[in-house]
Amino acid sequence: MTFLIEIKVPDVGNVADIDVVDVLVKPGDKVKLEQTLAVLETDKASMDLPSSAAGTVQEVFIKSGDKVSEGTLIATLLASAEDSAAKPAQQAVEPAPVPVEAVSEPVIAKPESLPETLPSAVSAGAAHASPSVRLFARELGVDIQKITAGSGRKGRILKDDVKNFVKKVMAEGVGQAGSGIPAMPSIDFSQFGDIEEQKLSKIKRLTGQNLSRVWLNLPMVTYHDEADITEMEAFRNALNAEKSKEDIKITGLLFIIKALVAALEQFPQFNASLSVDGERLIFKKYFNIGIAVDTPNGLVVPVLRDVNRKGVNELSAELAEKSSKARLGKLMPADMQGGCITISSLGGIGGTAFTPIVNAPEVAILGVTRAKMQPVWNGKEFVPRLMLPLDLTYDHRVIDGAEGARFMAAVKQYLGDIRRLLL
Ligand code: CAO
Repeated sequence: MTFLIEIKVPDVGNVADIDVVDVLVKPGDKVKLEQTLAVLETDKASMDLPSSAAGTVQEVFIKSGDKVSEGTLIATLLASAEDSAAKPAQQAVEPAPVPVEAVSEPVIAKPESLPETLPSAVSAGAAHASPSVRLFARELGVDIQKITAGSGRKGRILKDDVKNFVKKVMAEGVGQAGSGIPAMPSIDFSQFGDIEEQKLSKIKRLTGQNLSRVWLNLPMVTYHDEADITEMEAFRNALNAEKSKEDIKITGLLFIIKALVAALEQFPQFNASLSVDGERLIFKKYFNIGIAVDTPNGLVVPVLRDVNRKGVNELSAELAEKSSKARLGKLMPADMQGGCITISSLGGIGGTAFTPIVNAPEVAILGVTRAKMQPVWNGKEFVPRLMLPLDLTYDHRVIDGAEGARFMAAVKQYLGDIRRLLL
């Protein structure tokens, strides 16, 4: 006895029109449980679509280049009774997509960071290459058809061929377009001693591309200051003392989030993005805060939504949930979209100051390092005060120096007297 099983796109967190970048099966293929049927990609993440059953592919309803959304039919499988995970006919099977590596808001791998001479159109035609090499080529914006000779068996195109192609085009681009940025020299470090090579995670690679792009496109200024959080800390400790052991602790970051939103409400130009042509400023009427989270695979930035409408306890639970999902690699693209400004807090680790890079298209980022007791002169004497170092990096095309200083003064004022957040 055989069953017909429909495989559909599962709930992917309100993201519609997801690109199908690869279809890895065709009618007649035998697939195992959890085998990847297709690779989907949004501008934030790439995900494998696993099969929730074993069986033989009867029909495939999507092709590379299609756009799919939740519920789109991917394929039908014919499964026999022996196929252990087979499901009854017509039952919609919705496997959870497996984020290959979810990437943070700033990590948008788009080909525009490469010179225009790099062909950006990607087609999956006749080139002889594996799906992973095709995916790699697409991430770099390389049209695999342009790689004429692969160095693998029977001319198969390998990752190194894609890399060499990009290097060649980049070198030509520098020479032709005169961008003036000389390539880094390639050095054989083994001539100086033992070495070991380790591949960067996808998050690190994409973060690197995006950071370079932001670094080259945005004229950034970082402004440093300190907020007196002595009273805020006393209140925080009192709140935590009321909590039971099972409750989530309130960290200072939550008050920083609230203070930042209050300052955004006061200075709307910080809650804005510059249009790509640099001619218009797009003001946002919502208040979503990105929080940089350090994970074993690299940096990701989950977004807390509508922070202006939420209290510290609610935000605390949400931050705990999102940062734990981030560390487990379980964030969906929707969790990382729509940020207005980002906080990068290294306070749990240490530091006195740093210069965070703006998470464009946002126009500013707030860096936080470790609060420290300091003697502060009050006009009569030195008194011990808990001082929190803050670093505000902003896009100078949008924010003037004086505006940056006023914005920071507002954040400091809210943190110095959190009762002001009620006004
Ligand atoms: N000053 C002093 N102590 C601080 C502090 C600060 N500015 N910030 C946090 N702490 C303390 C907390 O109170 C907590 O103390 P206890 O263990 O005694 O309770 C401890 O440090 C650890 O805090 P935390 O880091 O777990 O919690 P958080 O809410 O402050 O931060 C998160 C959450 C997700 C932002 C953080 O865990 C993280 O990942 N930070 C790294 C972000 C990063 O990598 N940024 C760099 C990006 S590059 O631009």
